[in-house]
Amino acid sequence: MNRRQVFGEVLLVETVIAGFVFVAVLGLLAFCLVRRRAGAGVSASQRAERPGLEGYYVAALASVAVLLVGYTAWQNHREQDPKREEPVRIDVSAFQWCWSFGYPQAEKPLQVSGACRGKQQPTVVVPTGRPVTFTLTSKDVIHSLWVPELRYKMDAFPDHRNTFTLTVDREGRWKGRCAEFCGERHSTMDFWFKAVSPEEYEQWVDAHAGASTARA
Ligand SMILES: [Cu+2]
Repeated sequence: MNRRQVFGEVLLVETVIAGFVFVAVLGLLAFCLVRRRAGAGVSASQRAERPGLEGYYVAALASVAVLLVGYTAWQNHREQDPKREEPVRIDVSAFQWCWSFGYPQAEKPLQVSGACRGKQQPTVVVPTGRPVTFTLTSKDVIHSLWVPELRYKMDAFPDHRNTFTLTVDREGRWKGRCAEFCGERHSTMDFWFKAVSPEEYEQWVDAHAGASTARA
């Protein structure tokens, strides 16, 4: 399932539940303020505790929290469900202040990189309809690969590898960014994320195999 759809569904469900809780709390507060306000013939209760009521309150909040966490985890699992197909592998290396994308399955080493300045923004190319596994690491500080339109974000740590698999279901070109402040030129760490048909992808890989700064 497409990440964007999953994200949209989860956001909608969580917004509805949060909205319901918000309205319920405000309603209760308004009720108490109006019905229990001081006035002639009304004296304040001397009770300082309501353990029974507080117990219900805690149980209700815990139920909502468990429901939301369980639902989100389940949706995440659905989205991450890997296809049996062999994924395309892309090794991402972040550095101050740009990205390098390697294609280890190409016949000859294929690397896409740039300086992330002006027109030197690198473009990572992926095929549509096939799972693509990204392995992220960093050469210096913590960065975070983010493609807002596709709702994908994953941190890149030095001396550590993070992986995620996605399947893009339509062709297109989207802006990618760094989502972790990483120094002076963090804001310039933009790249392009381009999805093309599997045929076009194979042609592109064949045409650029062996290149260290392939262009899309
Ligand atoms: Cu950054």
